[in-house]
Amino acid sequence: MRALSAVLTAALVICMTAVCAGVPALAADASDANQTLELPQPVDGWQDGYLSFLENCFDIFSALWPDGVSGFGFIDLDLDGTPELAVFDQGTSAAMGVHLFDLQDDWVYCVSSELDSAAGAFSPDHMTDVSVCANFFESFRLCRTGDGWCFWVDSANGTMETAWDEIIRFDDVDGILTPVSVCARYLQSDPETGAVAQEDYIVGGEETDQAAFQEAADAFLDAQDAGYEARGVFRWNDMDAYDTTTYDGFLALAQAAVDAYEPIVDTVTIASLAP
Ligand SMILES: [Ca+2]
Repeated sequence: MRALSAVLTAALVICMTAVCAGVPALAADASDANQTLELPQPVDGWQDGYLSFLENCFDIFSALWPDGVSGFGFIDLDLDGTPELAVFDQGTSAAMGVHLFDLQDDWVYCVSSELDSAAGAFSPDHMTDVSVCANFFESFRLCRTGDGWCFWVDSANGTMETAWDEIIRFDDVDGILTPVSVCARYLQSDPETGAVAQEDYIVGGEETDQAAFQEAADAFLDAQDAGYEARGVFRWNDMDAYDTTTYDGFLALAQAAVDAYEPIVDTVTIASLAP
């Protein structure tokens, strides 16, 4: 552990001092309109900001994920016009862990991770305790709910004995992507019979019953989906080019994800959704 800590500390110092110079601050206002979605222009140079971060932090990623990461994608989850970086790990059960990074004032912050040690490996200033498991970039859905536009994801995972899923909404708090747990359920079952032995439901951080869970979930499950298909690139799209255990393969996957990004305004016919 000491060796790993030394690597992480050294890499973090390099990363903190060299990350993404020359990127201006994020635009301040995200959309709050309920009827239409108007997004600010993206921060100039966001692509180089994230790529510089990944270049400088390759050693950290290698220490956290020695077998490489599975995918990179860019999605404007907090609707401030500039995409966030979603990193998919290799997963250990039914789904992959997704680790989210946001760019603010020339810095890249990890705001959500399935891996506890990520909080110490990256700048912890904006780390939250909400983590995401998913298998597709398109798992992140842009919808209009009663509260307005937002991205959300049904984060789920499980084993033979347990299964859980959590609906997570993505907010913008002081310019930083902030995932919020809307509701969650945990099921424990008999691995031989499959019979559910225990069910637990959480809404807004408080334990509750199935009806309250379903009501909270329905607000998102019934929301109007804008039809935006978030894009990214997985390692298995080209196993030779995207060997993410190597510096070149790691950055090639990141560049491919930058190239794959499509802004929301270019792909969603917002006007057609307005009543
Ligand atoms: Ca954003």
